Amino acid sequence: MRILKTVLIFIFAITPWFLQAQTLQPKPTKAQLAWHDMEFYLFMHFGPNTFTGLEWGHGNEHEEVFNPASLDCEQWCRIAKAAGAKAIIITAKHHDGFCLWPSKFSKHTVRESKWKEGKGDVLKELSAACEKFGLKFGVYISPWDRNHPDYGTAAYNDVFVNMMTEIFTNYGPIWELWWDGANGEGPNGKRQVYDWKRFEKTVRDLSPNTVVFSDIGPDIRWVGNEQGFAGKTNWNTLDTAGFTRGAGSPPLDTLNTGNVHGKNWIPAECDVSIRPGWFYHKAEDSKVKTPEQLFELYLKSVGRGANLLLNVPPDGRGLIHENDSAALVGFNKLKAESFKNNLAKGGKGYFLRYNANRVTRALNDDDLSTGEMITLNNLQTVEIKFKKPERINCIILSEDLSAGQACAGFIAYLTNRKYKAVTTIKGTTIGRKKIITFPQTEVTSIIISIQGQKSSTLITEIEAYNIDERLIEK
Ligand code: FUL
Repeated sequence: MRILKTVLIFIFAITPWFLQAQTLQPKPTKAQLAWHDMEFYLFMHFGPNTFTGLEWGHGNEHEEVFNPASLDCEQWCRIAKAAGAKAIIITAKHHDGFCLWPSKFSKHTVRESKWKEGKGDVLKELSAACEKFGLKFGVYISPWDRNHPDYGTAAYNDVFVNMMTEIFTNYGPIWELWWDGANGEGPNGKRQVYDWKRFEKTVRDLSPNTVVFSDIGPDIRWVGNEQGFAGKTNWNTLDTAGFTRGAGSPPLDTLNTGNVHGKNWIPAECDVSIRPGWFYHKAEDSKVKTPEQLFELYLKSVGRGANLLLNVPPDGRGLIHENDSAALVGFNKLKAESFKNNLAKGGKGYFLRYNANRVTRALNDDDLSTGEMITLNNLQTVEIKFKKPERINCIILSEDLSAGQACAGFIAYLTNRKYKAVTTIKGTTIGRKKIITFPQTEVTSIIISIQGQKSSTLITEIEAYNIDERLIEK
C-alpha cells in the first residue's frame, strides 16, 4: 500500500503541470456542449407591457389590456428561420406577474383576458409552432412577481415551483430556462426570499437536459451587460462560490470575461434587444438596429465564443413588426455573403503542421470533430499556405471544448511571399469560435502560434475570408 502511494506521488510529481491541469479542468456537460452550437436565437418580450408602453409593468394592469388580435406564432417562427436563428425564448411571465399560459396558480393570466375569450394560450401556440419549424423552445420566467398575492411569503416559493412544473409538464421539451435575477417588492411591499435550491432541483428533476440561465448559471451565465458583447477574453469557466443571483452576483467585468481558473463550466450568453426597449413600443419603430449593427453584435458575441440572444418583441397585433423582420433578413444575408467563400478551402490553400512539416486536412474540412493538437511551444504552429496571394480581412478560429477550454493566448502572423509578417494579430482566448477582423491585407500564408494555454489546444478549424470592408469590427 505504502509503495503504491509512493509510486503515485512520484508519477504526480513528474507529470507536467499542464497535463495535471487538463485532468482537473471543468468541462461542459453534453447539454452545454450542444448549447454552444446554437450560436444565435431570438428572445421575445411579450405581455401587458406590449399594450401599455411600460417596460416594467406594475402588476395591477387590467388583464383586458392583453389582446393580440392577430397573434401568429408561425409568423414569429418563419422570421426566426429567415434570420438564421435556431430557437425562441419567450417571457412566459415578466415582473408584472401576467402569465402567457392559463396557470392554475395565478388569477392574472391569458384566461382572465379577452383574447380568444379567455381560451388562448401563447405557450401552447408557440411551442407547437417551434416544433413545426424545427426551432428549439425556451422560456423566461421571472421569479419577481409584482402581482401575486403570495409574493413575499414562503407560499410564493410553492407557487413558483408549481408554475415551472406546469410549464415543463405541458409545453416541454424546454431547451433553455431563463431566470431573471431581479428581486423587487411585490404587491404587499415585501421582497421574496427565493428558494433557489428547490427551484434548481425542480428543473433538474423534471427536465435534466434543460440548460438553465441566470447571472451565475448553473449552466449559462449572464454576460454582464445588455449591449450584447462578450469580453475579448472570454473564459467559459466561472467561480460562483460566495455569489448569488441578482444583486449578489459577481462583478460585471468578471461575468463579461469569466474566470481563467473558474471551477465551473458556465459560458456566457449575450442578451440584447433589436430596439432600445425589451418590449414593443410604437415610438421605437424607427429605432430598430440595422443589419450592419446586428452583424457587429454577432462579431462581438458569437465571434468571441459566446451565444447571441437577440430580443425581437412582437407588437400589439401579436406579430413581429415589418421593420424588425427586414433588419433580421438583412442581417442573415450579410452573414451568408460574408462567410460564403472560405479562402482556406477549395484548393486555394492547404494547411501545414509546421513543426512536423506535414500537410493536414483536419483544419478545413468543416468538421469540428477533427483538428490538430498544439502543445505549448513556439514551433508548434499551423499554417495556411495559399497557392497564390489572397486578400483577406477576417480569420475564424475554433477550439474543441469537449475536454475544457485550453487556449489562453495566440498570435496570427499574416506573411508575404518571403515569410515576412505583414500583419501580426495577438489574441487571448479562442473558445468555440473566434472571429478576428482587420484591414484588408494581401497574404501568402497565415501562421497560428499558441502562446499560452491551460492544457494542449485542439484547434478544429481555421477559416479565412474577405468580407465587406464596412463590416470590419470597429
Ligand atoms: C432584466 C429585466 O428587468 C428586463 O425587463 C428584461 O427582461 C431583461 C432581459 O432582464 O433583468
